[in-house]
Amino acid sequence: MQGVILKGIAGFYYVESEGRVYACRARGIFRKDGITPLAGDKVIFSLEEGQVRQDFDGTIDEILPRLNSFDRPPVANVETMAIVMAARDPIPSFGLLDRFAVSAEKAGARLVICVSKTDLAEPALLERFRRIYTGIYPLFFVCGLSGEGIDELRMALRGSQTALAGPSGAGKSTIANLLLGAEKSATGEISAKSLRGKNTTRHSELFYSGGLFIFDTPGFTSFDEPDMEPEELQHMFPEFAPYLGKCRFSDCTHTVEPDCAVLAAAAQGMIDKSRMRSYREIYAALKEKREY
Ligand SMILES: Nc1nc2c(ncn2[C@@H]2O[C@H](COP(=O)(O)OP(=O)(O)OP(=O)(O)O)[C@@H](O)[C@H]2O)c(=O)[nH]1
Ligand SMILES: [Mg+2]
Ligand SMILES: [Zn+2]
Repeated sequence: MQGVILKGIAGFYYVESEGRVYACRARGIFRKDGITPLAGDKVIFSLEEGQVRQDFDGTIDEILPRLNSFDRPPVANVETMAIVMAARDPIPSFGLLDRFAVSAEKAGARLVICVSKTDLAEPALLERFRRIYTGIYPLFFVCGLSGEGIDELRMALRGSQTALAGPSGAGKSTIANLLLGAEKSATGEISAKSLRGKNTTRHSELFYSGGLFIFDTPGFTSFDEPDMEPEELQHMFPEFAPYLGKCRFSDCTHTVEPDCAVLAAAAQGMIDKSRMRSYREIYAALKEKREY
């Protein structure tokens, strides 16, 4: 039979097929090959029949080719990556957002940015999000309390398998529930002391409802540089595209070179400073990684 993994918990995979969910084990061969089945994986599985101790329904025999996959958050077949950043509590990190955007670009996912908790936001901060990302990625502003902005987001995500990803406490589960119109995923609190989330969501889970395919995922607070060559990074910043190939040196790194078209565009305000800073930081980290 063919199905989709909705979630994996403690060695069990919950596979949906024709409206039913089957608890499955994975064949040992996956572990041997270093492959972990992920939420979102399309799989071939077989039902166990005539078992003496029947604590599971079936066995996953094969994982069908993936569109893409992520370690963090652990999900496969992501058509749209929706990065959720709270405007406050926890305070947003543009560096983290950009690192994560690069990894989504690398995976070939469509990207949208969802700024949550607009009720707590300083107007200047919302303006900053607009200034940096308008024209690069679709931006949505949502409030989990009033539901403001949810309809627009739902329209944009309909029909596209979407992962909600971002820091713990940013409001991913709250948004997932509002999008799906039901309390499908447990939400947590913000620690009064650290103003961070408490890692309420512990595993990725795929939910279906009304033409939506939404992964709720565990929050993360740090993010390693995605695996790529430093030279590839320039292509992960969509706003660089008009300037690439126009620098004096064909192997320009866009960090220090004279007559660099990207740096010139940045100096004229065509590329945002904060994005340029992220580019430099990620570039330096990738370079360092290669040298070791
Ligand atoms: N003020 C305000 N609080 C919100 C909003 N959205 C969510 N919250 C609160 O923020 C807290 C964390 O929300 P969650 O939805 O659990 O956050 P999460 O991103 O799923 O967190 P993890 O599962 O830990 O990764 C909860 O107490 C929510 O009620 C919002 O728009 N405004
Ligand atoms: Mg959550
Ligand atoms: Zn350059």
